[in-house]
Amino acid sequence: MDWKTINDQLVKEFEFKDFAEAWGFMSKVALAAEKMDHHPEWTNTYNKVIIRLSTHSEGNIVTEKDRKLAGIIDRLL
Ligand code: H2B
Repeated sequence: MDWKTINDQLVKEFEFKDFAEAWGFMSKVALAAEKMDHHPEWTNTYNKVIIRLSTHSEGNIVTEKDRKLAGIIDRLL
């Protein structure tokens, strides 16, 4: 699945072998997000991570910052 726009958020679900792999991915995303000062909304359930991106400061809409972070996240895989 690619990023989808749902309710003014870019959304993508990632599936890994197990929790350790999912958490490793989340650690990399966290560092990239912190570097950008642009942070995801996300949930993790064992080996699945759902990421939702929107820009709070613009009233929770999808902006270029979200598209940029989405691209960075895809390249972390
Ligand atoms: N992340 C997201 N997704 N949207 C924002 O508007 C945002 C953020 N703003 N991370 C940043 C932090 C802001 O609060 C700080 C003060 O720069």
